[in-house]
Parts: sequence; structure tokens; C-alpha cells
Amino acid sequence: MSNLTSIIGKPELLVVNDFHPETIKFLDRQYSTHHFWKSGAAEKQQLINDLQGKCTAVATASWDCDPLIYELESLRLISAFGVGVDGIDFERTAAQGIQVSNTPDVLDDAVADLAVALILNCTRNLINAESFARTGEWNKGPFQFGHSLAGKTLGIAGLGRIGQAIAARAAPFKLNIAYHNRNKKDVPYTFCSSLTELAEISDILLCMLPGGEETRNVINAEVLAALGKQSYFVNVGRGSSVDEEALLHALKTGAIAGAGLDVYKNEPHIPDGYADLKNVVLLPHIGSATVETRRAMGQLVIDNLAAHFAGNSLLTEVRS
Ligand code: NAP
Ligand code: 8YV
Repeated sequence: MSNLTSIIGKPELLVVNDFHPETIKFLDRQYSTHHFWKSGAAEKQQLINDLQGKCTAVATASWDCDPLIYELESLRLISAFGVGVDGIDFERTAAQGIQVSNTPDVLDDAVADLAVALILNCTRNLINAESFARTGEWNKGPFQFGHSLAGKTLGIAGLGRIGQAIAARAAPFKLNIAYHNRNKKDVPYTFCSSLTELAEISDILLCMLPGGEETRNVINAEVLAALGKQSYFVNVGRGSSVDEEALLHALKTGAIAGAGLDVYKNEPHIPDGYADLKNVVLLPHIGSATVETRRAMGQLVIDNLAAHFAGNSLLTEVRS
């Protein structure tokens, strides 16, 4: 990091949050970077004022961004780390002529792997089985049976890039696939025109929907009731899609069999009550969190910035 005047020749870059230290280290060498998250409110405002007319790009986590950046009138690019761009205000980017890039595709495999891990964890009760073995409870008798996957139906809400990678992984487990999107796709899976219809036919309902207003609380009490007491809910999309009170109630009352969650509404806070339950697996938003995947995501952030400063087309522009 440098102050505004000390490095001449390197473009100014505002780094909004500590999204990936390895990538930020690289950016620190390439650009005259400013680590926004390290500043207090007054310093942030001062930095925005100082950078007016000099700084055209920011790098940020895709799902979490500081709204102060929109006060930077010279801003032309938000290079976002992550595929889900619910942290970006697209009304403001459109109004201010700011391009947005994200990091699609390179994380599909890691996130799909984690989704499958959650499905297996839920249906075979692996977390509790591990503690059963570790604590010696096994000496008192066998562990309760789980449920097989073969012949069951996996319902995917949001069959996009990652959803399709999950469906491909589900095939060798002999799962039938159904899905709900706004638009029917040319795929050999059962299309459901509503989430309730999807839940009704699913043994496992997996949410891979993007966040944002359109999907807020769409996994609600009605959908969970339709899923039913033998079935599981898995969320690897966004916590904002779930009515977390309704889900807690469904888990506590046995209205559904269990859940596996990687994402929550107000991360890193997990709502009270969840941690006390045995029928839920709680993960700390680690879908894309492998060394290789995060590095590939960082490379896209770097490459989109380089394209912007070279006056070239972005590699992965988000068109809203
Ligand atoms: P994608 O390719 O854009 O897929 C999203 C799918 O959701 C699309 O097929 C879309 O189809 C459908 N969809 C969008 N809005 C909908 C709505 N209102 N109702 C029904 N279906 C809707 O995105 P992706 O790359 O697979 O990523 C999906 C999301 O996963 C991201 O936005 C992010 O929030 C989340 N994610 C989580 C992690 C993690 O670590 N847990 C990691 C990466 C991504 P239609 O357009 O036909 O509706
Ligand atoms: C990351 C994600 O947790 O890509 C997304 O949308 O949610 C995840 O890959 C996030 O991008 C880390 O900043």
C-alpha cells in the first residue's frame, strides 16, 4: 500500500475489503492500492475525496461491498471477487456508468463438491455419526440408520452453472433431478414451475439461487411444508433466500428431516437456536473455499483489472 503521492505511474486502486489476502498482495505490487476496510469512517470519506478524478477501479468481495464507493465519481470498474453479485448496487452502477466483473465458472467444481458433501452429511447423519464413534457411544449399540440416495429425487432451485455441476455429480449417485428456474432449460431433468411444486417431489431440496430482492425468503414455511418430514433442505446459494425462522421451526418440529447450510442471512452470525439442533449441519460459507479455487477467482479479479487499465474488454463482465 502507498499514500497518494508516493508512487507515480501506478494506477490508483481502492481495495474495499480483505477478500483474499494473496490476491491483494499481488494488487499491492501492481497498483497504488488503498485498503479501505482498515480506515475509520472519517478517513474513508477523506480517501474518497482524495481519490476523486484519480481512481477509476475498485476490487471487492462480490457479496459485500461498501456503498461509499459510489461517491467516487471517477469510478468505472468494480472488479468483484465471487460470482454472486448481491453486494453490488446495480441501480447505481447503471446510473453512474460503472462496469462490474465477477468470477463465474472457476468456482463451480468446488461449490458443487461442497453441495454433495452436505447432501451426504444430511442423509447419512455423518456429523453425529463421527461424534458417536469419537465419544465411545458406539460401545452402547449401533448408530441409527440413514437414508439411501439411489432412486430419490434431488430438487435444485437455481439450475445455473453451479446447479448443473451439482446435477452432474448427482447422476452417479443414481439421484433423479428436478429443478426450478424462471425459465425452462434444454436439459433432461424435470422442470417445476414453482418452488412448492419442486419441494413436493424432492427428497432433498437444494437451493442454489442467487441473492437479492427477487429471491428474498422464497424458501418459506409453505415450501418447507411441501418438502415434508422425510426430506432434507440444503442451502449453498444465499441465506437471504430462506425464511430462517420458518426453517428453524421446521427443523425443531420435525416438519422436515434435516438441513445442511453453508450460507446465512447475516453472516457470520448464525441465528439463535440452530446450533442446539442435531438435525442441521452448519458450515461457515466455505463453498468456494479451496486454495485452488480462491486463487483462480483472484486471478479473474486481477485479469479484469488489467483489461480495464489496458482499455480492453472485461473477461467476465456482469450485464444486469
Ligand atoms: P447462475 O449460473 O446465474 O445460476 C443461477 C440460476 O438461478 C439460473 O439458472 C437462474 O435461471 C436461476 N434463477 C435466478 N433467479 C431466479 C428466481 N428469481 N427464481 C428462480 N430461479 C432463478 O449462477 P451460479 O454461478 O450457478 O451461482 C448461483 C449462486 O450461488 C450465486 O449467485 C451465489 O449467490 C451462490 N454461491 C454460493 C457460494 C458459496 O460459497 N456457498 C459460492 C458461489 C456461489 P433463470 O434465469 O432461468 O431463472
Ligand atoms: C465466496 C460466494 O464465499 O462466489 C460467491 O458468490 O459466495 C463465494 O464464492 C465469496 O465470494 C468470498 O468473498
